[in-house]
Amino acid sequence: MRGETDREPGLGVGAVARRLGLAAATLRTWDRRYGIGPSGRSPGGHRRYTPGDVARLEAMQRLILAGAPPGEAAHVALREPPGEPRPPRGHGAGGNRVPVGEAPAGADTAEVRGLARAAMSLDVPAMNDAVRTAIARDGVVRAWDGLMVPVLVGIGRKHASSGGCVEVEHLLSTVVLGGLAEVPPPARPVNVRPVLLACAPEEQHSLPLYALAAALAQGGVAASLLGARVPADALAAAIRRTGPGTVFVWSQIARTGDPDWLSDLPGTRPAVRLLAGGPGWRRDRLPDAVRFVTSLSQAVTEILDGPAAP
Ligand code: B12
Repeated sequence: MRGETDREPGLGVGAVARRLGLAAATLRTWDRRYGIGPSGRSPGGHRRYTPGDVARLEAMQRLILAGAPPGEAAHVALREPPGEPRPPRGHGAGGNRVPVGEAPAGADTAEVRGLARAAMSLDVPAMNDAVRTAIARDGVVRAWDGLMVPVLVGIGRKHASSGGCVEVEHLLSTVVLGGLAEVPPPARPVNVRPVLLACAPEEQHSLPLYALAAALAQGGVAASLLGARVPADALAAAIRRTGPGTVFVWSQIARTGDPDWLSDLPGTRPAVRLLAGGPGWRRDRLPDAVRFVTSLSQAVTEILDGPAAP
């Protein structure tokens, strides 16, 4: 059946969705809501996108990336001949470049751009699809380093330069967090003593902790994720009550990176191993007992293979 429609002239909704990096559901919604859809029909009666239809959709997408609301973008794209439509007045302050941070060598840059585009279009199904597909195919560490980090960094830069994209940052965070939280905990954890993951007090950037918890789960380690903004006395209480083997603390921004309080955390018997990560920490002031780690894979390795391994 699929082979038959693929041979028909024009493109089906799936092919157009892949080409634009959008979900097929989004294209159907645009068709229903804004009347921008396939104008062709195959001999078999299937609705097909002609090259002109695809050009109009690409124009609509460019306008949305430039900041136009979808309804207005569709209106302009339908009115102008396919090509380079002018952005409507009052939009486009941020430019229409899809923001992407530096992807590590070997990363699939088309995939990175696809997720960035989906995020800028607030296209949740396509974002979910990209994140979940990468995790399932590549595992958490590669999906985080090669896909999620470059897009998060790119959106962060865009926000820093334009003051906009807050909604994109929030939605992308929700999708990334959801995808990482779906990684099932290990059925038979290899660690006996708990591993605690916490953000520094007042630190709201918790995504790297979710990435770490998910990567550890894939390595067979069960971790307790205390999440964002953990007060020092709450982390101390958790250490006293659970006797963890390892505690990992994340600081993303300088405001949360004063490490003095780490020295007051209670010890345990056998000793708790303290790891710190994130660009916020004042590394020159980290207590000697705290080991600083610089990447997700290093954090996983330290926890799996370190001296006080699970
Ligand atoms: C998502 C996001 C948010 C979300 C967080 C949601 C959540 N649940 O985590 C929300 C909307 C809450 C948010 C809030 C704020 N944010 Co914010 N945010 C981001 C964004 C886009 C991604 C954060 C992230 O996950 N970074 C982790 C990875 C992706 O980035 P990285 O740390 O640079 O990665 C490097 C290393 O750390 C390492 N690494 C990567 N992953 C891992 C994992 C582990 C385990 C380890 C060990 C290492 C490691 O590898 C990378 C290369 O070296 C960043 C952009 C950015 N560049 O990070 C801004 C960013 C961090 N935010 C920023 C700001 C200013 C804020 C706010 C103050 C905004 C405000 N005015 O309210 C608040 C902070 C409030 C607070 N007290 O914490 C700035 C910080 C600027 C600075 N240098 O201080 C950034 C850099 C954006 C920008 N360019 O302006 N933010």
